[in-house]
Amino acid sequence: MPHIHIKKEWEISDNLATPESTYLRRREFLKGTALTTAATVGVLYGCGPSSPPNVFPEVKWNALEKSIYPAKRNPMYELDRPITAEKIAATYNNFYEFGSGKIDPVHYAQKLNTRPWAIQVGGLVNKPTTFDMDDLLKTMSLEERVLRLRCVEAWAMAVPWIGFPFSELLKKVEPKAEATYVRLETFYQPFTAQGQLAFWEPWPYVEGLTIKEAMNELAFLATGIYGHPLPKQHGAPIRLVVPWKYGFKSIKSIVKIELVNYRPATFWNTLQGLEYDFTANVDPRIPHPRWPQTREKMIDTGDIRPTLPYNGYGEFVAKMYT
Ligand SMILES: Nc1nc2c(c(=O)[nH]1)N[C@H]1C(S)=C(S)[C@@H](COP(=O)(O)O)O[C@H]1N2
Ligand SMILES: [Mo]
Repeated sequence: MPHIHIKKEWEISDNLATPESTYLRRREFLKGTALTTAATVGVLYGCGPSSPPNVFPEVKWNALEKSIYPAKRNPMYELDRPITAEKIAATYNNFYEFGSGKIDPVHYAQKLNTRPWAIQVGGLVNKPTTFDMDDLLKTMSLEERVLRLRCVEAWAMAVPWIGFPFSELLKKVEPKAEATYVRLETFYQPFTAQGQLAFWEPWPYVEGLTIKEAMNELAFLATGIYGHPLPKQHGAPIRLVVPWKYGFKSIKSIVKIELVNYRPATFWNTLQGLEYDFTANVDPRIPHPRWPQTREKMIDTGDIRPTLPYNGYGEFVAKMYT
């Protein structure tokens, strides 16, 4: 195994929620996960021949952001596991617009220009509005929620998101009674996000929820993470967090939200509907053709844990499905 030098610029500041001990266990992570071949470690740490540079870019804060982050933690959401080490969460991403490797987004997503950023909210609403991201941030009261995220690929993490309930945004536009679903869309910029040059894939990325799900207190729009603004690889400037569903429902870098009266076609469901259900609630009883769904591996420690129905959030959401 190559010698791993932890660079100074990787060191984290005091306002981050990750406990020190998680960092000390890093070597165990490397030993304990599937990512143990020398080649993979080489790619992860930037010493492979064709790997992107070893970057963990500094998050830039503007004046507005300095006044709103970090945000107060909402004690309602408690965790049964340690918060995932930030530098693992921030370098192990799914953001297919920027490549299919887990290390690709942290490198390639930095090209995305996230300011200014407009979010168009419309469809079956009384007050269709295009929000400027910074104006929106000024009007929302932000909170931190420490939540589990379970990817259908059987890995999991636990992260401190910062943002506001999705319902708070929807209330501003006044949904009409006939709206039954919400359709969310990511940017389409194929020359910046070269994954979108794959014309046989249904870009832009689209996701959807029922209106009831979108209004549930657990449906959250994140603009920050680990005490600071959201880095691009995590879906800056604003992404959905629906922790009782598989990770692919938590759509990143949203530009458009539409209230509709039909079930919207979504990216993964269109590509492979048998593997990516529209509803996609985390459920260990429903097997997946490619990945075990009864257990999950924490991306930093390699700990294996049983996967919980609704990812452990049944008390908040199970009532919607009876
Ligand atoms: N636009 C967009 N959103 C996306 C994805 C994507 O490829 N594109 N990947 C999804 C998947 S599969 C997962 S598991 C989560 C990963 O979020 P993270 O990289 O912040 O951990 O983002 C989801 N949101
Ligand atoms: Mo995922």
